[in-house]
Amino acid sequence: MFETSPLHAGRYSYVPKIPEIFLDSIQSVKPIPTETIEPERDREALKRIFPNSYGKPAIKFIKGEGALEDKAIAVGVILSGGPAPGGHNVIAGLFDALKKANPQSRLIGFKGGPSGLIKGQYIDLSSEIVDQYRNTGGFDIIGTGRTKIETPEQFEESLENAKKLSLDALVIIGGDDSNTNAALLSEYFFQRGAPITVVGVPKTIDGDLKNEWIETSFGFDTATRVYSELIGNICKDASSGRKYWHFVKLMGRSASHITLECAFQTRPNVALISEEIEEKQMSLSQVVEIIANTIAARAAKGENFGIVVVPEGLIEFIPEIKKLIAQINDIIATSEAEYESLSRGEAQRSYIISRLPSECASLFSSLPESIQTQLCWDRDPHGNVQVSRIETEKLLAEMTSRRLQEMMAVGAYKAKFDYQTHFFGYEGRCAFPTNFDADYCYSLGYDACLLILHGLTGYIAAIRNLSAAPKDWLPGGIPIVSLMNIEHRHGEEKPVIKKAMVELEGKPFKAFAAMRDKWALSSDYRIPGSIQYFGPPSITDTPFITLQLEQRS
Ligand code: FBP
Repeated sequence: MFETSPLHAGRYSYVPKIPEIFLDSIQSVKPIPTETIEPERDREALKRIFPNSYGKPAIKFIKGEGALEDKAIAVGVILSGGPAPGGHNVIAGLFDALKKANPQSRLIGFKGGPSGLIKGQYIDLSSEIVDQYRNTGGFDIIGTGRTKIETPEQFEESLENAKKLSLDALVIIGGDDSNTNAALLSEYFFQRGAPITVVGVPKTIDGDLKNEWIETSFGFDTATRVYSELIGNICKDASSGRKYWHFVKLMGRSASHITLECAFQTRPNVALISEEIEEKQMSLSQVVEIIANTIAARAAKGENFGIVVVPEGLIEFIPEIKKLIAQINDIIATSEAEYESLSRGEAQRSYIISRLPSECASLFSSLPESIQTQLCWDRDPHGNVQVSRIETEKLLAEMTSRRLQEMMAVGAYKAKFDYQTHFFGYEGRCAFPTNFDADYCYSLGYDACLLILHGLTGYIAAIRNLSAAPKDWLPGGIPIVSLMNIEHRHGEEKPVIKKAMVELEGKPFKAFAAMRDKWALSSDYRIPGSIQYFGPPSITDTPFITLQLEQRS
């Protein structure tokens, strides 16, 4: 018979820690405007697209007195994009706050992501359902999806379905794209005279939805700890057997925050940060040279093993490969039907090579055949290469092997190079949330409810001071439009939330840069071990290292 694991059962009784102010009655928490956040960049275009949302202030919640109307309301909730640990707790926090304000209020979960709203597929979330998911990983309570609400018909269907359910509010839990959608829906509902408050919640394991108001997106803490545990274990295996180099690719579609955090957690011999490689305009062979030189230097010391960690998005940051990918994207986009009629593999590769300019064609041909094939695979709905499917770890391992053979021929390397490759991504997205993520997510859900009850449409929940104890966290919200830029795509102005990349001038990167040469030669790895949910707070509750470095004065 199916039984929950002891940990699963144990996590049900965990009570998330929340900001002190949330312990008060809902009625006595009020928002106060703190600053007017007006994005100056693209001001005119943003005003045109968001005439009713542009120029609102950020708010923080403080203790107030009485007065909040507490009629029963109906709220819809959507989980959007890739799963991230803690999503269930956002829903639990939202549910509990709604019921605390009025036990008759309803929480409706749209199934399978934004498409659930468009198609009107939903479930009523009861306490029996929510209780089964408290403090657990996954987005399976209602499912998730990557549909973007884009066309006029999709906006109209979303409104119709929201009206059918008499929704007073909608919460969208997602990353940059999903929160852009939340802002557009908020504006659309307002313009259509529908009083439906739309609120966003910052989610993504990639950690790239952040700024001075959103200190981190949820799920990052847990995911990086899962990856770090695995990397730490591999470090121990490598230094025990002393015969393998391990090439580990880590998720993070674009930014390298995950790799940077895992580097602090484990101290690998090589950690590549895409943002630096782009800034220095490094070629693929220069990247390979860094790895090969480290391997040769360690071999000379008798340490013929080690760990290389690389971010998933790396290859798109190597300028020559970025150019190559852009050329392939163009070829595929301009001859879609013809291209799709070709069989995968050899036929598609030859088609691409024959159409690439000569410089790009020779780079393409120099890549291992498997990588050429992967670069030819289907694009995502935005026309981008699906980087999680490109085996960058194998590409680097193979190219390093070739380079070491050249070095051996001239006496610059004298050892046997054996390697293993790994990709850690999906392994971390649905883990039981750490205490930090469980607390943070529950608080974000609670915060989202307060934004709704105060009618703050177009806001994203923002909780600050996260390196302090949860009781001292500072809850509030910021207008989503204040995070936006305009991008010009196919002659159209598209509002987008710009991804936050690793800042090369920031404290975490500088701390990493100061240590990496030492880590390259050392075998004194840091072993973080597995996530601990019970025990002393120094082991269970300390937030991730990059956050601590960022907030250190
Ligand atoms: P979100 O931005 O939606 O949170 O997803 C991030 C991510 O986990 C990336 O790290 C990864 O490239 C991508 O999702 C994989 O997506 P999919 O689940 O569609 O394979």
